[in-house]
Amino acid sequence: MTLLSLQRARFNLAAHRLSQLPADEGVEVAFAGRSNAGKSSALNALTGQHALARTSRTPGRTQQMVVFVLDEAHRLVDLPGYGYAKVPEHMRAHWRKEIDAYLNCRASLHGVVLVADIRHELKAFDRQMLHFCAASGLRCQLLLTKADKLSRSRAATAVQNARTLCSREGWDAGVLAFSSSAGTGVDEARQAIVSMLAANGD
Ligand SMILES: Nc1nc2c(ncn2[C@@H]2O[C@H](COP(=O)(O)OP(=O)(O)OP(=O)(O)O)[C@@H](O)[C@H]2O)c(=O)[nH]1
Ligand SMILES: [Mg+2]
Repeated sequence: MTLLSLQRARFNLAAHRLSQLPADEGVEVAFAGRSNAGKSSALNALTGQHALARTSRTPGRTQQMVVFVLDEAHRLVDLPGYGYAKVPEHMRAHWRKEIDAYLNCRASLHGVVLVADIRHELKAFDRQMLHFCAASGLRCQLLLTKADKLSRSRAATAVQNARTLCSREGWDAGVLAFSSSAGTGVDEARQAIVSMLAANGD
């Protein structure tokens, strides 16, 4: 377990529905967040592999559950972004249902990395996810990404505001300023994710 390293991630499969995911064994950490928040970019920064997860300027890029394996018992999953209006409604409804079922039923899911743009207030989806994780005993690490777009002091204020919100609501989530392009928070986020993967893992 001490050898677990995100840098060893390799692409496994892309699923359109839950039934296509790998057997529900071992330990999984999922990357969730609103469309275009920077989930796939965060995955690439954390794994140190620039082309591992597909990123795009166009919201709605990831339209599958993309599975990356670290070893036979540990996986990372890139979830489709939530809520992009230009994705057709039937697709959005499909993903609402699949992500909901995934979060509720996936026994190997041990933690969620919630990715949100540091420049904006946490939106309803983000708050629901934080609440859901707290209510269901899932560990949650909030990455406030695109920190390179703010001054250090404004980034620090955003982190503090999110921490205050979490403690007020009783959400036990870690909060970090993050930047995929500048590398901010990458080492700390790696440690947090490895620790989620290690929990009850073996
Ligand atoms: N400046 C800056 N841009 C970023 C950062 N992370 C992501 N981006 C940009 O934000 C856009 C969206 O990034 P993605 O990683 O594709 O976002 P996503 O959350 O996976 O999006 P969907 O797959 O559509 O849900 C791209 O243009 C990225 O280059 C960051 O840390 N800093
Ligand atoms: Mg994506």
